[in-house]
Amino acid sequence: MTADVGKTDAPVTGDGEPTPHLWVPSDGGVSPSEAAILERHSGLSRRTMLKVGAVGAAGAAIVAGKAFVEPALAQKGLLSSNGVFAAAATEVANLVYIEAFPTSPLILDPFKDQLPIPKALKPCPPSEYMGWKKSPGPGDGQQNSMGNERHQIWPSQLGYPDPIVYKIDVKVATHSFTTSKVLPIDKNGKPAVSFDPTGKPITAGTIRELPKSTIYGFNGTFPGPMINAEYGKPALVRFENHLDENPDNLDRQDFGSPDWSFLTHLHNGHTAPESDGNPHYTMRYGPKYQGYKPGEGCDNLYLNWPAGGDDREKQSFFWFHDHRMDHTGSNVYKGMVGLYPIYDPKNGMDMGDETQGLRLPGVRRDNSDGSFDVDYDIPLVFFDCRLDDGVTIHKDIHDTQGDFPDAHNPNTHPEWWGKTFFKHFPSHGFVGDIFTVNGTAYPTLEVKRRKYRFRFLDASVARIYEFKLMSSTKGPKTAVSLGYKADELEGQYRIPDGQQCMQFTQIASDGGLLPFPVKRDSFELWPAKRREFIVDFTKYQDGTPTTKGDVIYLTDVMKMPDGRMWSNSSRFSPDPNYKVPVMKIVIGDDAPDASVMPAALQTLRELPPLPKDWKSLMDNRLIFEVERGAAGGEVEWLINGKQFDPAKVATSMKNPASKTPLAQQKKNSFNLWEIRNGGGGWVHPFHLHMEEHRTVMRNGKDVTAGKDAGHPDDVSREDLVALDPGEAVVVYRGFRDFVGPYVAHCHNLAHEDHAMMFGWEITP
Ligand SMILES: [Cu+2]
Repeated sequence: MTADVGKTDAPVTGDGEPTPHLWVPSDGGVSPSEAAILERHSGLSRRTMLKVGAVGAAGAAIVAGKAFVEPALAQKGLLSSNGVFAAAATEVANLVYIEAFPTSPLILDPFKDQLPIPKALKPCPPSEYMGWKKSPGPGDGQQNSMGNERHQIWPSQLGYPDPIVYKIDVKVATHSFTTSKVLPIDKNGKPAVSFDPTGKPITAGTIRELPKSTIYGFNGTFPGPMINAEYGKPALVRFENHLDENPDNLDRQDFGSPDWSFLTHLHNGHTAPESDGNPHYTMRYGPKYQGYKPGEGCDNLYLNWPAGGDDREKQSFFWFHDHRMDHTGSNVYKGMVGLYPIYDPKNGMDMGDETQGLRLPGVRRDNSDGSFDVDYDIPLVFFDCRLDDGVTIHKDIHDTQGDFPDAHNPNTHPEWWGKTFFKHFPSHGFVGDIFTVNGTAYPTLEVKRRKYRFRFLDASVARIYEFKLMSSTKGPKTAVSLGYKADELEGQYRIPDGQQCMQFTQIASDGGLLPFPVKRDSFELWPAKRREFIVDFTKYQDGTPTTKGDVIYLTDVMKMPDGRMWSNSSRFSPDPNYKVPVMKIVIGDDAPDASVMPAALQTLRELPPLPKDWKSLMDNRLIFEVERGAAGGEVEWLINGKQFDPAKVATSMKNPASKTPLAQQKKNSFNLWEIRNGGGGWVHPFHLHMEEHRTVMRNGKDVTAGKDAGHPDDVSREDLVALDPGEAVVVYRGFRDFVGPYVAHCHNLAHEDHAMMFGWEITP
């Protein structure tokens, strides 16, 4: 891919319009107020301000308020031990932040919209990318628009071909979660007033259409594109920031990175730091900023090469999402989510062709542009949202920081009625009350009578799900009609007579195919986690055959009223009445099926080796404790007592060898890391970038034999530690192939954005 860079003029698209060109700042479409925002955010980072903040910056009033309020609450016994304001103290706590969330309007006609099934993104033909002003390539300055980075490993160094090139523009666009009409309701389920786009009230009881929500999306869609990748065929994705362009003058509301910067992380590819999209890298190299600003961009090179070149490290399902420091949650919630299933063509093992290799469900169709689609192999992206009711006040600590001056917060926003509502800094965390799959609320999927492969992904800010496959004779009822109120309205619908009717056969987790399949009645899906399953739609779990027209509901049975943790799940005090149908599955016609259900103990993918003497590494392990704690201002989440400092490598807590090592590992080394949940009342989906790990200890017990019924996939490779309250998990992991800065962080994005992250690095 050597560059013929002779052409510097913009190429012309089919309809004669010049394409806005890579890495040339756009000069169109920026309003004066938008320009002011860009100006305001050109310098000091918000967290820098916050450090100053205790004495003088904009957040001082709130910080002082909190300092004043907390002791008073503690005195009255209203501040619980984990720092959460008790309900009785809500009014006082409101001085710091308001915990009120809107109740979304009720979707009246659920399960009518079809589940959108993404198609593979088309690659850019060489004729196109060779015309780019800066073409992709291995040379100095060819990795980003600043011209100051190069790719650490170019595919040719691995004996791989040049990458397939994709182009993804980060754009302002709109998204509709449903075509159904809606009834505005309040937290008691009673019909409520709604508002038109000018903020004019509309009488309670009026049935409405939902306005479209503004998104920041990869190529302007939610979810964004899906790249079907293959091991051995690297992909280079040019991400380019067009968020300054807003030709339709869409209201940007009060979330999404206020400077419109983005930073894309392929979760959890084996990727060099410059292509990894993490702020520990970007604040020190490349942009030297939290993200890439409008007009800027980068070529993220995904080698599609397993760690150490070891086939046992191959994975199967990535996703890419925003990772802009301090605003990851708001950018992801605003739409920056894309999919990246990765297939393994070696010996036809897992190449999307059910006639070969492991014979997992999938019928592959190769497209003329070099991409391919796989039928019966369907990604399912779960995302919960909340829509503005026009009467809930928008107020949190971000409002004191000038992030969204046009919103004039604290304020209500009747003009945003029906559009996505976000809260940056909720004490209890953020969860939505409308559940969506692939961007559509309560969709329907018509399936053939055969086996399917489903790739589950939780792209929610904080919500954890637990799914079951259920049948229901009477079908879904609104939670309102069943007398539920407030938090119990989350999910909007219930199937009171729902009964489990099918099992899942788990074949993969974050780290790809499992060492052996696992039959499950239900499974938990934590933020950012991937879980893959085969479901056989020809028969029920009792062996009776299905018939055309039968209906099955994919049902969430984990009640999670706020972002702290669940109140009820199968593992902890199950609530038999909490059965929220998320997707309707309708059995259709028979269809040929050459796939084979893996046998009970069949090896899908062998685990990478764990040294016999791994316990000898215990004394010198690195230890990181995640906890709630106030460092002032919005910094609410700490690791080893410190907030994230993007310029620094973190330090381990004192380990049994009485050392406090820096979070640095030599290239090609392996080690044990411990992640501890220091708090009692919270759960944390803790994500480590770079290599997949294997859980070896949970709460002091050796779990390498995989005997923990609550965590049956501890035997697999993962990139996210699901930490129950008070849990401590030790993982074994490698640090191979690349050098440079990476991060580890909580994937409850409200926690991540409020400093629950640390920098670590691989040294030569
Ligand atoms: Cu967390």
